[in-house]
Amino acid sequence: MNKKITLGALLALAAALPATVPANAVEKLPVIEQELVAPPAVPPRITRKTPAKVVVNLTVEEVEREIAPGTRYMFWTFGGTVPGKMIRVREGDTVELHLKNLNGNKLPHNIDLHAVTGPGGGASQTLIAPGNEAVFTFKALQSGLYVYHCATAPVGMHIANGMYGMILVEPPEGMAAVDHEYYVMQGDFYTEGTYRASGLQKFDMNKAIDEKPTYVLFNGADGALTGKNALTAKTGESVRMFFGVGGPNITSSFHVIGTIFDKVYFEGGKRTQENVQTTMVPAGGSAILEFTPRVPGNLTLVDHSLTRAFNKGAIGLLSVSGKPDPAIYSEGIKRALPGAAPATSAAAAPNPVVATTPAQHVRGKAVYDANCAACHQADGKGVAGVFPPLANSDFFKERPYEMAHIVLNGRSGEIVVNGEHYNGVMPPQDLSDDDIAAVINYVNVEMNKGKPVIEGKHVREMRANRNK
Ligand code: HEC
Ligand SMILES: [Cu+2]
Repeated sequence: MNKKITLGALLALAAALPATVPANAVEKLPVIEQELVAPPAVPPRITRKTPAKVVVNLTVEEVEREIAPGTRYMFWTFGGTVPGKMIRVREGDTVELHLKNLNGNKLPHNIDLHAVTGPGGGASQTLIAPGNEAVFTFKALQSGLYVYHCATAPVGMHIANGMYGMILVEPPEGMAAVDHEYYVMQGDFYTEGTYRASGLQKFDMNKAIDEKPTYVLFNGADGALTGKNALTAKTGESVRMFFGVGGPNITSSFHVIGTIFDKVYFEGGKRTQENVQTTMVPAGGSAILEFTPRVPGNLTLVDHSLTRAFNKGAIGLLSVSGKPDPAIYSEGIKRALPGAAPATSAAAAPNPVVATTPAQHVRGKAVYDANCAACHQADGKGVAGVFPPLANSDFFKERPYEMAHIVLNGRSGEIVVNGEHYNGVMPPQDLSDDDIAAVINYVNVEMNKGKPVIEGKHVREMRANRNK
């Protein structure tokens, strides 16, 4: 017998079977508002086992702030931070993205998420002028760590000004719990002035086109992850880092000095590689890194294209506390080779009694401020784990006279100052003999409560001897 099926009955049937009718399924999903936190923090791990509709409220904010100490820059951001606030959803979730372009902004913006399946990744749906909001819905079909960015012309400029972030799509089974999760993105910045030139710096389109960045930075500022902003962990704690490159141009050879990554979800995908030293992350790409620090000290995040780290700012720190383990990492022993001249000390220096004048002292300060303060800081306290202190430096005080060698010839490699390990590069300083003597005396007197220890003629001897 045939029963007549009405349209109304069909619709009722469809409503009763939400799994087969996507439009209705969306209605039935539990609605969750995405919690947005400032980097390097990450939204909490997802523990639910079923899909949801996740509502994300991102605001585009054009904000002027420091790109380096004393240097300002007009950043364009997602959520007020560089990188933009991280979004965290689960595979199968429906994301309802609200993008607001604030009234006070000057330019149109939009968002293209690499986690979207469909042309433009949401760019056309979200292109809006200041004073507007766009809403765009997509389904997160495939798990992974994906970059999002502004795709408004000139796209390279919007990205170079900080318009990128990441969306993590967790696999259906979720991710293992770890002790710390951190969110770090590298980006290249192009300013009219040189690295660390002071004042408000303008974007330089020609440098961007030539791919010659003035700054290569983690999390949008020189010092975003050093000093009091360093990441932290204790020995034996597991760390997961969500690392991405916003670009617009520069691929990162991402490395953490002093650790081996136990696991790398390379290219932000599903597969892992184990025991990795350096992972390459392209512009617009990502990787998830997992490792466990075993001994205390500072681990240094760098782009292993190292002049970017030492000359363009691509440096960060993970400060590890805990008990030393000499079986894994010993303090080491250093001794002179048989027959080598014993290390000279201040007392054994050729001329420990040195005459200086007030004019030389003034000169010493001027040389210091112009040549040393950029790295060792104006107060000589250095930057933890990166630039050793010159003020109250046990290394300096032990042999102040010898320090002229370092200024003259530069220094690189492992060095321990006040119990802290450093492994950096100090380039030779292009200074006259008298200026080197003046700055050494200045540092010894003003920063180490010592006496003048050296004259220009001693530096002259050092210079003459250095190629012998
Ligand atoms: C480009 C950054 C930079 C500049 C500029 C610089 N240094 Fe250094 N300096 C370093 C680094 C990095 C080290 C540690 C090198 C290592 O790890 O072997 C260092 C080490 C030293 C040390 C030995 C360690 C200590 O803390 O006592 C002295 C002394 C020193 N520098 C003096 C100076 C003086 C004086 C000037 C200026 C004339 C100067 N430096 C300019 C980066 C710099
Ligand atoms: Cu934009």
